[in-house]
Amino acid sequence: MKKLFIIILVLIFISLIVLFKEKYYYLFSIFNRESANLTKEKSQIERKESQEITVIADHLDTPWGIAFLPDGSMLVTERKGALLHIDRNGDSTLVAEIQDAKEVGEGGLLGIALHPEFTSNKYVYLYYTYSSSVNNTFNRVVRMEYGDNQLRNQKIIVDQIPGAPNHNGGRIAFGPDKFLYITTGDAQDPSLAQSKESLAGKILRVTDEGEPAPGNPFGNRVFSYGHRNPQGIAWDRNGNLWSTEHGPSGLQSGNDEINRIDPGKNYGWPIIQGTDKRENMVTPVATSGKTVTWAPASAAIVGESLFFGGLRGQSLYEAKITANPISVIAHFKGKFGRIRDVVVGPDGYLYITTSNRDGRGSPAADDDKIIRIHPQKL
Ligand SMILES: [Ca+2]
Repeated sequence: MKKLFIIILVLIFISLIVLFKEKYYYLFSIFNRESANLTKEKSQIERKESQEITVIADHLDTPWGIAFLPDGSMLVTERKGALLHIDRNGDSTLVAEIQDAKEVGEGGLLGIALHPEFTSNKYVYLYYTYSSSVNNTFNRVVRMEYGDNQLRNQKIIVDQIPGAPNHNGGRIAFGPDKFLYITTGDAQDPSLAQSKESLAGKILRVTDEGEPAPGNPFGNRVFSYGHRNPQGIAWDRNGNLWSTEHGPSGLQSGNDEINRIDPGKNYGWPIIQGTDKRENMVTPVATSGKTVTWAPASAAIVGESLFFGGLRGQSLYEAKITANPISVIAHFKGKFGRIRDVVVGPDGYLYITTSNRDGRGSPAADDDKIIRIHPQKL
């Protein structure tokens, strides 16, 4: 009898709570909403306070590529041919001047990559423009050894990549498969991009000695073709390769591209542009459209975002690559001027280089710069 009484009491108590909550639900919800708003405001304030944009180095001349050393300091190429070491305090020293590198138009000392086993072999890879004895313009990839803050023992591993004042490609990076990927431009001869024999207008994939990587689609160094002037490559967490590419310049500006790169595929230049479709050719997963120019010069992936620097677009662009369709937003538009490289540092921050001294910008007295940005605070 006593037990039953207690059970009834408990039931009454529960029903009262339910009734009260329904009746005064709006009170609960207002309270919840207010607390949510407070949290939101608080997080916005925190966001603002901890937004970190730090100038790491300044007074540089067209820094093109960044490679982080194991100790967190960096090697930086300047297009005129200088390789700089910049420590974590921003102090810079000259490591080497690449005598053969020729700064012409968009060419010069461009991309840089460290060997995946750099810690043991000290191999640094560089991509640069040079002149042959008959004064033609070419590009090459060399391997050198870094030690005592110097570079030694240059070995040419890919030579005679067609070059020109414009469209030299120049980004290099080791993929998750430990092979070296190299972006090359069409050297202002669009037909070369469609030839599977030419090294121009391609993404190449080679061993660390510069030989065609085993399993390449055509048995040579070519990984993908039909490119105009790709300058950004990066892999997402699933191992997919993404690339950014400069679309047509001059009067027909715009139509810059983001592509998902698969081996052996034809990316269409100069036959298709923008969102054109044709059998056996790949249409970009995103373009800037006909009327907008990004001039994308790099690529770095953090989580589900592909970041790239925009030269003419003067922005740090962020493409949400898991969205369909892929949306692209511009950060810092005009704030830093022309933006070239974007690299993810060992600390998870983004490091960007400005390119205001490349002949097409309006440099501030302390340009060019390397700037560190927190990717979550954008
Ligand atoms: Ca294309």
